[in-house]
Amino acid sequence: MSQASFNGVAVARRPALSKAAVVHDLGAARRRMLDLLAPLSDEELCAQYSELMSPLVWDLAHCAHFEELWLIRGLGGSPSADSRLDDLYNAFAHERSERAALELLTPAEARRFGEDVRARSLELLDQVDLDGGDRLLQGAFVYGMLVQHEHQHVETMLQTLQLRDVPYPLDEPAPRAGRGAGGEVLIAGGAFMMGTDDDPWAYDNERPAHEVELAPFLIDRLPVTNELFAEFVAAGGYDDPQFWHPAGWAFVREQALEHPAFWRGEGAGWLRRRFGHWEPLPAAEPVQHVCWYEADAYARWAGKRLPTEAEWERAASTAGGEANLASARFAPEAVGSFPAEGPEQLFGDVWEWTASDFTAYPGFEAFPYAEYSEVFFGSDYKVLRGGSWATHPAAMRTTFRNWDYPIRRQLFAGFRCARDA
Ligand code: AVJ
Ligand code: FE
Repeated sequence: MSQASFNGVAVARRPALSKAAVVHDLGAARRRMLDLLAPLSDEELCAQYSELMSPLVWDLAHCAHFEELWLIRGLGGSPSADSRLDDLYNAFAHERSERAALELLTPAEARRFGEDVRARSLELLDQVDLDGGDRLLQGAFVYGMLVQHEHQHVETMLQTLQLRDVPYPLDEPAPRAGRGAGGEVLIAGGAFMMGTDDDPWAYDNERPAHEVELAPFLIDRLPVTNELFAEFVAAGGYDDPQFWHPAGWAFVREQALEHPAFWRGEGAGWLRRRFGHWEPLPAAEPVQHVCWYEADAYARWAGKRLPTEAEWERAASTAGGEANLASARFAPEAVGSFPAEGPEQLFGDVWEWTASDFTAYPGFEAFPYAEYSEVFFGSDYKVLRGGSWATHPAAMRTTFRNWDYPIRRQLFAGFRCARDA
């Protein structure tokens, strides 16, 4: 696995963590977060850039506080002195849009809090028994949870930075060259095991493994590109209710949407804003910053549909190879950049919207806390799969489930189409 440039990492089943690996992975996650924030002023770290997102300094201190909750208090250690933090950094206590108005830790205080918690959690790590009976510690689960949580908040921070109209300094490693033959892949029907019982990194919502019966289906070899999505726009896709879910049609009318977020017409073509930089829209890149309703409408326009999450996981269960995760380019790679036998680029590049609501698997049990998954189950949220260029490989696997409201466009999310065979 190439860790030097994360671009092009293999998505493989991860083993349980050793203590040495815990120290390494926690350190790498914190470094990734601090490196991302390094170019920003204190004012930028404290600003509210979007009502959808927290000030960046909140995510920073929240991650430290989450570590105190799980790697210190959760393992028998004592709380830090400042009890105000339990309220400030509880994601359910205050709306994201209200967090900038709270008396948050300053950036310097948040960094120091993070260092202090980390020093204490590593001391405790020395003493714990990863092979004892404690379910939190079994397979180093709680440490894997912390590593993932921190990387997930880095992706959240990247969404915040993308929403600003301020240039973020980008270094620009060369894109990979795409080949990009499209078409569809036939996936045989039958029973398959969805979810997992034994992946030590899996969240509660990925469990338990259970048999799902699928009819044969066709899935696109590649995610839908900017070029293809622009054809839908040019064909009047945003003006024709026949393609839209009724709630989606109401949403695009009310918001007067005419194209994906961060696009702007320029002559006959399009520009897109990426981290504050306007650039020509790359035709062969997977489209991103579309909501579920836009993905759903495109699929109907194309005479197809979105895959269910079971179909997506079935298609991904035989996929391997490299993926564009935690990319230094801050962009998806062109389709065809990772040639494979079956469907390509299921992992990395863009999260893929599925047709499915975020619901519990049969036999679900909340662990270790109901507020990670359980409180979000129901028909309000749609499932996304596969991770994006902003997702770290530590927080990606075949069974990983992400979710958001069907109107949300700030995610690094696109989609691919499917249809019945
Ligand atoms: C899984 C991305 C929907 O950000 O709300 C972070 C991840 N949970 N801290 C979110 C999460 C708690 C979660 N998503
Ligand atoms: Fe969190």
